[in-house]
Amino acid sequence: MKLNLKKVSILFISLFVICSSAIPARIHNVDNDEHLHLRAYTNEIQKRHEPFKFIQTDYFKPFVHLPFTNKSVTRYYQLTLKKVKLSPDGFERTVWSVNGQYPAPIIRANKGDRMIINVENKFGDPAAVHWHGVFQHGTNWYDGVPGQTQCPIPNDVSFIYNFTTGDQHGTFWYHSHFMAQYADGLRGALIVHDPDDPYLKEYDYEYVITLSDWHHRTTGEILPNFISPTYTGRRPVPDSPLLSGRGRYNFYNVKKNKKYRFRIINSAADAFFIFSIDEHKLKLIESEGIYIKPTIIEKLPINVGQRYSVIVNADQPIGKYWIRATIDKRCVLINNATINFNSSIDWNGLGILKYEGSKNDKPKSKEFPENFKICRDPDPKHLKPLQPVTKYDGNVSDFFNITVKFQREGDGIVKAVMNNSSFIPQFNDPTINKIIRHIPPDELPKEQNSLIFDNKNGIVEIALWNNNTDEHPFHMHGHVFGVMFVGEKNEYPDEKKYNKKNPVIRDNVTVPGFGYLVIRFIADNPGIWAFHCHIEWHVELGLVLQLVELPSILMNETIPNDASSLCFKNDYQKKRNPTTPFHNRERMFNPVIINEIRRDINKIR
Ligand SMILES: [Cu+2]
Repeated sequence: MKLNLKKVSILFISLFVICSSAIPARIHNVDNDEHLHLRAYTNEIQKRHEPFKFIQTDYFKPFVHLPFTNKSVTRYYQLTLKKVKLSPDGFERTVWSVNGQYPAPIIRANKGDRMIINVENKFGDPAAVHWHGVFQHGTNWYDGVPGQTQCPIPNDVSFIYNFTTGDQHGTFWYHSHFMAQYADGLRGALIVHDPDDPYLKEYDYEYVITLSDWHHRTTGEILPNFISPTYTGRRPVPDSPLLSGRGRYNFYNVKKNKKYRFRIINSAADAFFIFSIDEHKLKLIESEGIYIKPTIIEKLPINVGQRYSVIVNADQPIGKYWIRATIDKRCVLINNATINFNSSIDWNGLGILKYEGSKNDKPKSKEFPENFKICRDPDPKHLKPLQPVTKYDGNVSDFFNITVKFQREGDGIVKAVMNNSSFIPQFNDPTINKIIRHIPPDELPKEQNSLIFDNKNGIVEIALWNNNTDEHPFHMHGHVFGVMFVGEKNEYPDEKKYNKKNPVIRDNVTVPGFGYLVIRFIADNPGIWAFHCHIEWHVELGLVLQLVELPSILMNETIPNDASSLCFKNDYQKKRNPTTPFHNRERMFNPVIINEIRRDINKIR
C-alpha cells in the first residue's frame, strides 16, 4: 500500500485535532517506551505505600459515621477502573465502572484525614478522577482535570491521588473529568464526616442517594452525533432516572422513630431533579459542605453537581412511602431532531422508604404539592449558612465579566462560548505544567479561557450573563463562593442588592436562562481551577473557564514526579523566564478586566 505525503499529513492533522480538542473520540494509547517506563514508575510508587483498601459499597445500607479519633487518619483506597456489563435499569450495557460497580463506591473519611487513593486504569481509555468540592489546598495537580491540572492516566497505568480533606466536611462526590466519561459510569459519593457536626445528635443513621440520568447508549455513541455540524437537536434525552444507580424498586429501610440523614447528590450528566419523600418533610441542614440553618421543606430542587443533606424523621405510620426523584422536564427542551427524542423514559424516578415491619404491598402515599420556582435553586432564605460569612463584604480586587452564549463556529458546529471563546483543552500539556515551566499566563492559548488573578487573599468577583434559554449549573473547583446575586431575565445586577452580609455559600449554583449571576470568592488557593457548567453536554461544547489563581505563587511550586510523568515528552523542567512580570501585562482573554475600575455590569447587555 502506498501512502502519499498529503494523506499522511491529513492523518496527522486529524490525529492532532482528536487529541487536542473536546471532540468525542476515545483515545487509545499506543505502547511505547515512555509508557512502559511510566508503568514501572507507578509500580515503584505503589510499593512504597500501605496496602490499598479495595472498597465496594451498597448504597441501600444505612451507616453511621466513622470512628472519630484525636489524630487524623491516612486512608488508602483502591479504585480500579474497568468496563463491565451492568443493567442498572434492566437494560444491559457497558458501564465504565469503579471496582465493578455503578454508582462508584462511597468513599468515606473524617475531617482532616489524608486520602491516598490508587486509581488503576483498566478502562482501555485514558481517564482521570476529579474530587468534586474538595479544595485541594497545595495539591492542585491532584484535582483530576485533564488539560488543566494533569495529563490523563493512560490505560494500564496506576496513579495515586494524595490529598487532605483539611477543614472540609460534608457531602462531595467524585467523577471522571475526562471527556464525557462520568456519564458512562465513573461517578460516586465522597463523604467527609465531622466530629464537630452541630447536627450529629439529630440523626441516628445516614444514607447517600446519588441521582443520575441514565443512557442506554454510551457517550462514545452519542457525542459524534451531538457534536456535528448537521445536528439541530437539543441535549440528548436519557432513558431512565436512577436513584443510587437503580430503577424503581429500591428500598431504603428505616426503623420507626429513628432519624436519618439523607445526603442527596445530583451526579447527572444533564438532569435537574426534584427530590421528595411522600408524607415526610425534609429538614435541610447542609448545602455542599456548608452547614445551614435548619429549614423544613417538602420538595428539594437539585441541579447537576449540587449536594444537600436533609434529616428525615421516620415518625409516620409504619408502611411504605415513595421517594421521588423526578427529572424536571420543564428544564429540558426537546425537538424532533434531539438524540433519543422518542425515549421511553419515565421521568418520575422512584424509590421506596420502607419502614421495618411494613406489609409487602405497594406504597399508597401522597405526593407533596409543588411550591418553588421551576428550574431554579431553592430560595436563598432556605440556604442561610449556620454561621453567617462576612468575608465577601469588602473591596473587590479582581473583577470579571462573563457572557455565556451558543453560536455556530467556523467548523459548523454550534459551540458554547464564554466571552466568544469555546474552551479547548490540551490534554497532553495541562495549564499547570505551562505555569510551572514559567510560561506567562497571558501567553496561554486564548481558547483556554483563562481568568488570571494574582492578588493574594483578594476578593474576586465574577459577574456572569447567560444569554440563552437554558439554565446552567456552574461549578467552581478549589473553592466555595458567596452567591451575591441571581437575577432573572431583565433583572440586572445591582450592587445595592448584593447579598454581601450573609450570602448562600456553595460551589455549584444555577444561573437562570437569560439571567445573571454574581459570585465572590477569596484568592487563597494558588492553582488552575475549572469553572464550568456541569451539564456534561455543555462541557463538551466548550462551556468551561479556568481560573489561573495566584500564578506568581503557583509558578514556584514543584509538581510531584508521579503527576508530571503522566505527560508524554514532558519538558516541564525547562523553565522559561518571563520577560515582563505578569501584573504588567495585558490579559489575553478579552474583554476580561483585571485590577481596573469595575465596569458597570448593566452595560454588558
Ligand atoms: Cu450548561
